Formats: sequence, structure tokens, C-alpha cells
Amino acid sequence: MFESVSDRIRDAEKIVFVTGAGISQESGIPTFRGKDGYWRKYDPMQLATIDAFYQNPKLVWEWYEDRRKNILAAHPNKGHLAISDLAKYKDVIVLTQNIDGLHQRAGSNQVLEAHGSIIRIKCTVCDFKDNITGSFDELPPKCKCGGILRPDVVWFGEALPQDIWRDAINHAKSCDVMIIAGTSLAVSPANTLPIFAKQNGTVLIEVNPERTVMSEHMDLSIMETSTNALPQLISLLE
Ligand code: BJW
Ligand code: ZN
Repeated sequence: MFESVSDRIRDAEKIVFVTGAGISQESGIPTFRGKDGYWRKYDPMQLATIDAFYQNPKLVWEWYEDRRKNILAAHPNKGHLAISDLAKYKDVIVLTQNIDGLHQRAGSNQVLEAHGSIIRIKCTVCDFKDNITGSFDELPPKCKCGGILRPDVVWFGEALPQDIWRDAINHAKSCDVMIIAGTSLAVSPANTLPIFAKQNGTVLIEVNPERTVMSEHMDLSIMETSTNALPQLISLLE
């Protein structure tokens, strides 16, 4: 399955993974645009914009609380674990669009969360940020300053955290191999990371049971789920 790239990846030193919702799908966490994805049932403009939040903060919070409970009950799968294992042998960076923390729970320690984290909150008024440790007495929760607290995630129309995005571009430009797993690459600017890598001659490998907008530009497109493909692919790099 990997013949076309095996010679080019064996000696790679720095491997960057760009991951999306599909990598956590086999842990029981729904994707957005795939089969049974959130955006097939709900309008993203009603749940994932700051305007929607100000219009109905309780509704948006209820959606995030349901998701947070599901995520906390889920476990990293073989895909997350294989990525974490590879760090014993190579310099591995994970650039994830996921907010579920499953890469970290699998043991990966160089993870950049491009779209934030479901286990953090931040204030809509002051600089307050914190981890969520329990459940809330009321929704939406309030900050000591009186402002409404929101999930620390990146909604449509919002900029990605600047320092994280700068580091993500630098890693994309300096890796030998980029493995793009479980993302439709429908959302910018995260979907430009493979372009930065390609400009530097990086080997691009995609793992996704469906074709994406960038499949034809990949050096290898593996049309499999991540728990099937990643352990095999990664064993070649170890
Ligand atoms: C498997 C699998 C298995 C299944 N194994 N694979 C027009 C109007 C308004 C905005 C725009 C516009 N045009 C472009 C924009 C910009 C916009 C954008 O890209 N929109 C497009 C959708 C059109 N982007 C933004 O707004 C971003 N910000 C921005 O651009 O800022 C500019 C700015 C600069 C300076 C100042 C101010 C602004 C922000 C994007 C934020 C995205 N937020 C979300 C929700 C928040 C987080 C959360 O609640 O979880 O992030 S949306 C959602 O999409 C979520 C995801 O992280 C993101 C990407 O989705 P992902 O991960 O790719 O999932 P899916 O479902 O799309 O794909 C899953 C894939 O897995 C599928 O391909 C399956 O086949 C596959 N799969 N099972 C492997 N087992
Ligand atoms: Zn505050």
C-alpha cells in the first residue's frame, strides 16, 4: 500500500500530523461534515459563531456541554495512540483542529490546538481563562467581572490564536513528512497547512475513507479509516 512513498519517508526526521474530526470518529465523537456529522443536522451559523452565542448563549452552551460529556467519556483510539508512539523515534508535531484533547490523552506532548479546547473557558469581556473542572450551576456561566463565559474554541469568523498559528506554519514548512488524517480540509486557514508543506517539498500523505479537495495533490492518499491505516503507516516510520 505504501510502496510509492516508502523510500522517501523511511529516513524522515520530523513528521507533522494535521488532524481533524475523523481521527476521533472511531472514539465515538461525531464529525462535522461526514455521515452523521453535526453540520448535517445543525446550522453552523446557529452554533459556531459569536453572533449565535450572543443571541442564544444557553443553546450554544448546552451543545458544548453535551459534547464535552461525550468527549470526556471517550478514549483515544489506535490512531491517536500510534501517533503518540511514533514520538519515541521521531520528532512528531500534531497540528489538530480538534478540541477534544484526545491526542494529549493518548500521550502526545507536542500538540497545537488550532481551534481551541472544549475543556477551557474564557470570558467574553476580560482576560480570564480557565480549565473547566466540574459542571456549571447555570448556563451560561458568568465570570467574576460579570461578563458571560464562553468555550475557549474558535468559531467561524474568528482568528486562530496567533502564536499557535505562527508555530503551525513554521512546523508545516520544516517537516519531512506531513500526514493529514480525518479532515475534510474544508475549513481555512487550517486547510492551507498542506500547501505550506508542499511548497517545501514535504511528502504529503492523506488518511481518509473519502476523497477530499486535496486528495489529488497528495503523494499518497490512503482511503481507509485512521485506526486501520495509521498504525501500519506509522510502523514504517519507526
Ligand atoms: C475519517 C473517519 C475515520 C470520517 N478515519 N477519517 C465565507 C463566509 C464566512 C467565513 C468564510 C467564508 N469562506 C471562508 C471562510 C472562513 C472560514 C471557513 O473556512 N469557512 C468554510 C467552511 C467555508 N474559516 C473561519 O472562519 C476561521 N477563521 C478565519 O478564517 O478567521 C479569519 C480572521 C482573521 C483575522 C481576524 C478575524 C478573522 C475559523 C474556523 C473555525 C472552525 N470552527 C469549527 C467549530 C469550532 C470548534 C468545535 O466546536 O469543535 O471547527 S467548525 C468545524 O470544522 C470545527 C472543525 O475543527 C473544523 C474542521 O472540520 P474537520 O475536522 O475537517 O471535520 P469534517 O467533519 O469536516 O471532516 C471529517 C473528515 O473525516 C471527513 O473528510 C471524513 O471523510 C473523515 N473521516 N471518519 C479517518 N474513521
Ligand atoms: Zn471576565
